Amino acid sequence: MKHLFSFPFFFFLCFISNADAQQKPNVIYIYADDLGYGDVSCYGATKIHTPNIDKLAASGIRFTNAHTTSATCTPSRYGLMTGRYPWRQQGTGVLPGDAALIIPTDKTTLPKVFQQAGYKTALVGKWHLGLGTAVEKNWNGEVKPGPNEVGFDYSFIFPATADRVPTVFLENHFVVGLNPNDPIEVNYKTKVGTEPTGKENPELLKMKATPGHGHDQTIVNGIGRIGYMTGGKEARWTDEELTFTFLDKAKNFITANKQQPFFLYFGATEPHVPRMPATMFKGKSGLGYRGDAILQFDWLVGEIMQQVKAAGIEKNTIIIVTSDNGPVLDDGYLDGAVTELNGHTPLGLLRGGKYSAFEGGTRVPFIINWPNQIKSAVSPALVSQIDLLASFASMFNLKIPVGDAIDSENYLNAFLGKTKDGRSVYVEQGGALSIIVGDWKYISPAKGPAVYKLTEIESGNLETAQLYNLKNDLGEKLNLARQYPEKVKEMEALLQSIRER
Ligand code: NG6
Ligand code: CA
Repeated sequence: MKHLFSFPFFFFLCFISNADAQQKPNVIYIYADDLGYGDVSCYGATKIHTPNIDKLAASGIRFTNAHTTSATCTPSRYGLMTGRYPWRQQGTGVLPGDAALIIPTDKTTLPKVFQQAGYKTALVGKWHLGLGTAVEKNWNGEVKPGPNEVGFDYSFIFPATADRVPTVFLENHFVVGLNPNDPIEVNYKTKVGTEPTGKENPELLKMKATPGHGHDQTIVNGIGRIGYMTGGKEARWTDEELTFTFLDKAKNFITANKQQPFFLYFGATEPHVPRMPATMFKGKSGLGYRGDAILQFDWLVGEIMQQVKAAGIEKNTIIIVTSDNGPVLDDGYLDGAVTELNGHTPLGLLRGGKYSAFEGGTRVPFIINWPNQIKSAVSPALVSQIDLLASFASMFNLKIPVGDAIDSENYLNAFLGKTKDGRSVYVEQGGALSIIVGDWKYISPAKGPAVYKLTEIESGNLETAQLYNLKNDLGEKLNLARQYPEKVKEMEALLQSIRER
């Protein structure tokens, strides 16, 4: 009997399937924490230089109207991961370090889309979406569910923010470097153990906390944190080394997976508080530790670019650089962010900042680079991180089960620069909810202070409707609500209908 496939034909088939596998691009998503629209030089910063991010922007697409879902971290990350507006779900506000996992384990997530497409997936860095099934958990045993249960094959994280306990890393389900004779206990209500707190022993601090913010609990590495912890002394991180540690894990993952498609989500800590950059960056920016942290972030981006290049995969690797919410100066520590600002403008021309309903809360730098497919451009398309899920699903021809990722829409062509048209309707979450329709932005009436006292950020709160034309008035200075009552009604009704979806 003759063989079904001739020998050369068999090789041809192998070649096709190999080429096919290689065609899928690697994707590296680098998520800064609190990096503002005006914080990098390719978005107009002149007092600070970010050559690596600029390089990615120059040969990729720099989006001028790209958004997070929300003006703080947890909800933005929730939106990115689930493709669902976070305000639909209770409990998606900024989480304490001992919170339970808020991402459902049985629904489509961004990393699961990649897994279904045959990718290896990893999360390295900041998580801040909770761990385990309850607040009470044993940090000394297996801590789950977490990133591994919602789509990441590998994870190396810190649980919440750098200013919250426990100040330890978890690799997959376990705290790294834990000495079993020194177990960890964490509490956000009452003090545990006998270690000094910022409140009781301020003389022990190497960086003072701004009174009133709450970073005066357990002291770790000379910095007062939010929350109390005891034990785990050998496992605790050194803030100055955080980025080196994450970078090392990311580099290893890139190299180990260079022969197959991978998705790497890198949650950087810069320039979130406490800003305690590595010695090599301290004082480098001339803008205090916040500026130094931005330089450190840019360096990190450059290191990842180099690693990708060294692995020989730079042509077919998509690198996305963006931020989880807008900028803030004083977010709890006296670190020079305010006093050494020296004319730097983290917001660019926007109003508001982190926590705000104004554009400064959610409009962020967003750069996408893919040498194989993307041509250099600046895109005004309205795009959102929430749409990455549906857009990558479309790239892989995957169907999203009905009821999952209901707010994620496919804008792959906008992300890849094939069109400059993005969303026509988008909902943003500061304190208040806003809706953007074309050039118009409506901010729904909200109670609360006009300026947040601790951070001195304009909240966007007003007890009556606000309407801005972003095309003529990006800085949201001129409230046109009274002049266009019909538009206000129309946009309010549309917002309402999206809320009820
Ligand atoms: C706030 C903290 C702030 C920061 C933020 C979370 C106070 C007064 N301020 O509640 O310091 O930790 O939460 O930032 O507690 S985020 O980028 O993770 O959303
Ligand atoms: Ca943040």
